[in-house]
Amino acid sequence: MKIKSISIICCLLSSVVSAAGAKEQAAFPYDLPAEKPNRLLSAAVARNYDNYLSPRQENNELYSLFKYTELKGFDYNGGDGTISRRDPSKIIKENSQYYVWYTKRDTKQKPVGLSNAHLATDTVPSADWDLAEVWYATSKDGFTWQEQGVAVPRPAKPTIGWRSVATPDILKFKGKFYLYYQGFSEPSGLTDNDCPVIMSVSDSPDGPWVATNKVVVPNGKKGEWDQNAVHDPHPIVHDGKIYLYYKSDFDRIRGSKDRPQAIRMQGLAIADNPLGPFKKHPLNPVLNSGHETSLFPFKEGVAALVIRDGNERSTIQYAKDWVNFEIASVVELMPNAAGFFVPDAFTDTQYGRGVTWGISHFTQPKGWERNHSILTRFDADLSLDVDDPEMKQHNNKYSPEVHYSFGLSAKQKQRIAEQNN
Ligand code: AAL
Repeated sequence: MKIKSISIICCLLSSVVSAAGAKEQAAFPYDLPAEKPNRLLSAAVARNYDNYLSPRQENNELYSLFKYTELKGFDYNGGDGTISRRDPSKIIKENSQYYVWYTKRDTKQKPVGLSNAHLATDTVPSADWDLAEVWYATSKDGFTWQEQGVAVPRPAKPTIGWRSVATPDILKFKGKFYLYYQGFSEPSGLTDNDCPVIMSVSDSPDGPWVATNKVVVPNGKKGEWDQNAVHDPHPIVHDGKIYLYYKSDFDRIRGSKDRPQAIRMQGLAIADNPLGPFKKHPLNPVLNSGHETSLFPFKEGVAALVIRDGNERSTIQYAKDWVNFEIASVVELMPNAAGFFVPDAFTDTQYGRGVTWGISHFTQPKGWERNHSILTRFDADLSLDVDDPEMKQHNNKYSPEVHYSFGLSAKQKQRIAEQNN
């Protein structure tokens, strides 16, 4: 008790001292100091020097706008919901062309939805990624793509993935190519969105791909955060090993009042060999937020786009040691399920150069009634080799239509009306 009161007094005293010190020091200068100045600073200004690559966001190599361009070459049946392309892999360049792999669903009707999974049949999908296969496309310029066909079809029942193979990512290691993807053995939504990671291997990005039909990154044990799912596998070569980042969904009780939505965090599993065994990092989860997280080697470490979910969504984070991430920038209009062209993803680089473009997806571009997803191109400047001031702007303006499209629900309007009375 005594010690506690002494420390409270000390604390109070030190804040009095620092406030007094601050009173005496000159005002903060008009020219923003390039380095952290030797003076008393508020927590926010101190953080602006400690946490970011530059105190000015224009000079922060891990800050960027994202600019979107429609892709040419993909047909979606008029957007009626029967064809979907989503969750693109990283993009690689081989044989003088770019390659991307993605989830493709081509079904007679649009999905019935996760909550109606009991209505799914052998031909009727539950989720957008149900009854899907891994397809691939190539391009010379990154804007116009030629769909080449299926890379990994669904195996016969009851082999893992018989129901759906989805959300692929690519690894090139010692001259061979490896596709990691989610293998579903039931319609998503029936119990949850559960699946482990499985894999196919090939000597060429054009295939043929040989499925190992084995779980390569297993779900955690019962009671562990990743007990139900290992989603969005994302392999990068570092230190001669395969660093595979992944997402899991947890702490959800469907239909409950306080935990209806899953918490989503990202883990890391490391292997010497693409076939495993993958050892999960003891500090997992290593990112406390994100969904379809996308990573790339950056300087000595790795950078991550933390997208959509969690307290730290809409940030780009950096881990110099590949494990302990810190927020490096706060961004907007992030690409969902971004698959960057990452030239040094597999070179075991000591100093990653960053990225400038990729392919991501838009889900439900025509609303729930025609539920499907489309691929899109995005550009950014998260590269040490590019200096594009247009990408470093801020204060983006969004039209009133965009804002009103996120308007109040009928239930909220009712609540407000009741409050007014
Ligand atoms: C995506 C990804 C995984 C999920 C599903 C399909 O957003 O996180 O791939 O399983 O949704």
